[in-house]
Amino acid sequence: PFHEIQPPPPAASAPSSASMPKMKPTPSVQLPVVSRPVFTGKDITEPLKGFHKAMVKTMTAALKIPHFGYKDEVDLTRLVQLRKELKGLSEARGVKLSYMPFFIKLIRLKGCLFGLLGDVLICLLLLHQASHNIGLAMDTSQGLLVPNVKNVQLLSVFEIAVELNRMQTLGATGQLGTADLTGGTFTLSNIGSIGGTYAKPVILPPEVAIGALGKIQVLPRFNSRDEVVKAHVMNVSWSADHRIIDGATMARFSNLWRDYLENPASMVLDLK
Ligand code: CAO
Repeated sequence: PFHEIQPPPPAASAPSSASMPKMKPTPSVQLPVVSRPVFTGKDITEPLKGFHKAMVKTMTAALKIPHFGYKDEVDLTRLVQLRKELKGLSEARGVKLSYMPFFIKLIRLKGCLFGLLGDVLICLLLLHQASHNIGLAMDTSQGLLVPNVKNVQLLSVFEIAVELNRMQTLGATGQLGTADLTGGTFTLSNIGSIGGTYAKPVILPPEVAIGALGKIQVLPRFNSRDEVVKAHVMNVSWSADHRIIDGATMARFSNLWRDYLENPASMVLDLK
């Protein structure tokens, strides 16, 4: 079937046909009639359960924290080379070595000087925890979970990699338990392993700071001789509880962490 569309009648104010040049009549246009699809979908209400329900509670509490944001760029060119050298060695011992163990160890190396790592805020009490348990946001089969590597102050980069491998295996099979998921004192979120450059990470209460790591990208940068070189660049986005950590403290901490990552050989001097 077709609808016939007639040309519109001449406008009332149009000049008389006598004064107009002769025009061809507009042909009538025929458009096909399309049957409208019938939508049968229904809205569904689903109660939140388990980890997802916990996330609603935690993140609602988190937004009561006055977040201070600070972002910087880190040149990881030397670390990329170092990891390349150590990756095979680590794999020979049966352990996958990503960048995270370096990021975690270096956070511990200097973060403790600034009250960023062990401090947790409970009501108006600031608890300085002796153990530095660094949490990692993990994209698991059960959704976002944040297990933590316990007592990073006692572990080598390799031992942190072992822990990370263990937690990733558990996370992939939905087996991370309370022991791994509680007691964190600082969190790192490597969203860059999925993509993106900058983030606005949300502090996991009662912790007082969190860092989000962007994708390591190969970009042109100037070296010390003003030459353009190929650099492996990562952006870091910190959020800190401004009731406890001020901007200058966060900037000084971030500078030190960045310096170690940009000159990874220097960490050999300080690693315990
Ligand atoms: N940029 C570029 N490459 C990266 C990268 C980054 N930021 N981070 C990791 N990679 C690389 C690794 O080096 C590894 O490469 P190789 O295959 O060459 O070794 C590869 O990506 C896979 O790494 P991985 O993801 O298995 O391991 P990881 O230790 O780097 O990260 C973990 C572990 C658990 C942090 C990560 O898997 C993950 O879940 N990330 C998502 C975190 C998240 O969801 N954050 C948001 C929280 S708020 O909603």
